[in-house]
Amino acid sequence: DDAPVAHPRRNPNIIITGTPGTGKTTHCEALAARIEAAAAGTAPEGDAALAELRHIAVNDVVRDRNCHDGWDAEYQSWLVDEDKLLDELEPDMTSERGGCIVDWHACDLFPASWVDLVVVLTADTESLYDRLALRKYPEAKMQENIDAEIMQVLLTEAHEAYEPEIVVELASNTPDDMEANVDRIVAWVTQWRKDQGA
Ligand code: DAT
Repeated sequence: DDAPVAHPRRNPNIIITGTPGTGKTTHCEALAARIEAAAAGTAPEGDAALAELRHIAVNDVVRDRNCHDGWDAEYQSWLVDEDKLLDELEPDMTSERGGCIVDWHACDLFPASWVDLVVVLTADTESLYDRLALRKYPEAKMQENIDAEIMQVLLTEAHEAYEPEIVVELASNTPDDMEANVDRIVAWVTQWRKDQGA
């Protein structure tokens, strides 16, 4: 029958992934602002489902809770200790509340049982190049990321690690794209909670 599946959490956990520069932080900040308004009761009715969600900036967790073996100066990034990172995220992501929005430039480290939706952001090569140039990435890192985007590395990783119906690819080239993507994620959260009988 079609009775809703009993779920271990009240709110969906969402991974926002994509090559660096595709817009993960920007999308999460927009979502976080809407979550804050929903939690404060000042958001429009349509955002009510967001009230119990929370954005977990994985970069901050890596840095602040020492989930790394140091800083790679040449490559300008942390040498991430994924086991430690998962240990730090586990209490929130496996909680009954759930509702974690997690942004990270990889996705298959997260156990499938923790994840309800994987959003893979993508950007045109030109947009991405301009964005990464602004960050003054070292040339090798710049090229590696552009190549990864062209080769659809994150999309493949998401499809290999998760069921097809929970992976969604969203283009992030313009501010209009971003607005539409955020609206779509909010609508998806609302539907997910309805499906769980919330
Ligand atoms: P990420 O967190 O994936 O590394 P970001 O959110 O920091 O990416 O975005 C990188 C830059 O690109 C930042 O200056 C904002 C801009 N940007 C991101 N998404 C965009 C979009 N859909 N339209 C226009 N600019 C965007």
